[in-house]
Amino acid sequence: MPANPFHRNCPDIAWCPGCGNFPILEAVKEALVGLNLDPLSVVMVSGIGQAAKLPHYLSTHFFNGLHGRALPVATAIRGANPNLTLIAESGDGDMYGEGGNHFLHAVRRNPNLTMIVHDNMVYGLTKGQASPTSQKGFQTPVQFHGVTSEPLNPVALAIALNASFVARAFAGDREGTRDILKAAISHEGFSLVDILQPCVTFNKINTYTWFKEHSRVLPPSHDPGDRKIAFARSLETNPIPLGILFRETGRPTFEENLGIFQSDPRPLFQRWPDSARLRALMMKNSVFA
Ligand SMILES: Cc1ncc(C[n+]2csc(CCOP(=O)(O)OP(=O)(O)O)c2C)c(N)n1
Ligand code: SF4
Ligand SMILES: [Mg+2]
Repeated sequence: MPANPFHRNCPDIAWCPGCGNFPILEAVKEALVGLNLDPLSVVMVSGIGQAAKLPHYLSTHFFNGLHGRALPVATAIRGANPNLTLIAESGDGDMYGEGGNHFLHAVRRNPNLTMIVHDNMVYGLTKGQASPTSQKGFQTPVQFHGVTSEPLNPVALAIALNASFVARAFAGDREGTRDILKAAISHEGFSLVDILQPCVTFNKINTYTWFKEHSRVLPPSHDPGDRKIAFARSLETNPIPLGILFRETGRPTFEENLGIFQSDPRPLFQRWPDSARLRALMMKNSVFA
């Protein structure tokens, strides 16, 4: 078998042995190669955390941004170059906590990118504090009496906001995760893939066994085109439904709505700025005009 062009030799991967990030890394590589993508046409953007290190271990372009800021950076890249395959990926804390506000507005804008969240229900990098998806009662060195806040349900939130593609996967099912990722990356518009990911060091409750016992693949009869049914399914927590909950194609994307690529498909870096127009704009808004 030919080597996967997305594979990068990394002798020093900074994840604990047995971490759910490993199968996610493999599933991402398999999805990208399965879609016949050129590594030079893929950009991964991440924030901060254990999950956010994933792009370091892949052979693609990547941008490691500030905590919680993967989505605005990815949206900006999408607005500047429509020819790239864009993936914003990070952990549950980064994407739903520090980056929660960006999540809401990325869904509304519908940029053509895939948001992958490694959802281990904990802040792994900072040694085990509760994250927005931590379950009630989850005890940590900080929340020593147990979490009292409601956990965020990211798939229900995304469907409520009318995201155009919403799915959930389980890192323990690598092939299932790969297939969902392929569908999400192929989707024209915003796609969320929330991946249930065991953190073997700081989350001793939501383990591989726990996720296996508390999740189930959606039945083949599930119609991802029906938003009401998808929303009802997204509220199910025991078992947690796995698969493509909701998908709607044909929606205008953020970059289409910008209106700058219809008449000229070239990315911005290949165009000359229109200095006369720029000057006129500056003079119009200038106090010296
Ligand atoms: C502005 C800011 N706040 C807090 C931190 C500390 N911090 C770094 S990673 C992290 C949590 C990451 O959790 P998650 O996104 O779930 O990733 P995981 O490590 O679990 O994969 C926090 C709070 C930071 N680096 N910057
Ligand atoms: S702390 Fe948890 S999330 Fe981080 S590498 Fe270890 S097992 Fe994985
Ligand atoms: Mg986490």
